[in-house]
Amino acid sequence: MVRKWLVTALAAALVLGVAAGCAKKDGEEAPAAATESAHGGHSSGQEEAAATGDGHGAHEDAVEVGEEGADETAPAEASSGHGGHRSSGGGHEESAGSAVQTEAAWSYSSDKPSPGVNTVVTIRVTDAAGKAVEKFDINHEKEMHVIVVSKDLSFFNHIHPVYKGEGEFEVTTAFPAAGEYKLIADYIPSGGGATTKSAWLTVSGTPAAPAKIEPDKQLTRTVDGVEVVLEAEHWMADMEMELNFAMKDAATKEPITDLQPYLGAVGHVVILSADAEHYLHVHPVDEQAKGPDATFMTTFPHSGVYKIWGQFQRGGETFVVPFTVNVPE
Ligand SMILES: [Cu+2]
Repeated sequence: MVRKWLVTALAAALVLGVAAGCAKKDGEEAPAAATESAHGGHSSGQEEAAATGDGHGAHEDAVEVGEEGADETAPAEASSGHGGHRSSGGGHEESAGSAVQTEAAWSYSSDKPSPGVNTVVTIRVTDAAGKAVEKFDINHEKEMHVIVVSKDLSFFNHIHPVYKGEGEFEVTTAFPAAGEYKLIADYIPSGGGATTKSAWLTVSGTPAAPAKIEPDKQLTRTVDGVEVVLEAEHWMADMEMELNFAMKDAATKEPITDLQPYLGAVGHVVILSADAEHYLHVHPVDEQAKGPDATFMTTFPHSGVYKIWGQFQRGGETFVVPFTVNVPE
């Protein structure tokens, strides 16, 4: 526990450091983040699944999303130094110690949006007393990050709501197909800690049969001409580990060495448990890396199946590499 707190503090410090240091914006549209065309149904999001890509760092805190609506706040403490490899396990006790506890209220331009139709998503952040939270720290170049996944995790999108003031964020997005989606907001109220709040939304229509979330037999995948091998230090739950994305050119087999910063770091990795309840954020080991290795630290809170999305940028385009893994008992 003590160690976890210490590591958390270091991570928080790093986050602050990164926030201060990486205010660059390249503002170009990222390519579709809809992944796994093999899964059919949800992969039509070419236009909308474009994560509004400005480089994205990955020093975000791994946070466990507990029961619905139960979200997490990691303590924000300043401390100098390096090694923000915060453990993500057992997130629930981590909300203690944060100066600012917040709530997020989600609303939509349509309560039952139709597939493919733009929907305005509003997230209103208030404090414990219900008062609007006014100030947010920039984290990985943004005041808020939102991850959108379909319930079967076949659809993934990473978007950035705009802060409108008075605690209100807004983003317009579309959901590719009928069914349930989980939206996960990630932000740091100034003076508080990294916070995760989530909501489910149902998109109207008859949902297609959900894609099966099955562990990949081989942790190798080729996306946009890049052959990516996912390597894990180990697959044990509740124990911090390194996760490496090793990349080479799929055609020439030459190592990739021209990764560009994505939101301020070598890449951004999101991990969700198969039931979408546990949301892990992940920290790069060397955020300046350009390939062929992009290495991250994380902790799987318990055994089970998880889906991992790595987001990277090359030649001005981002690409998303999904893997499904099993963390054994
Ligand atoms: Cu983001």
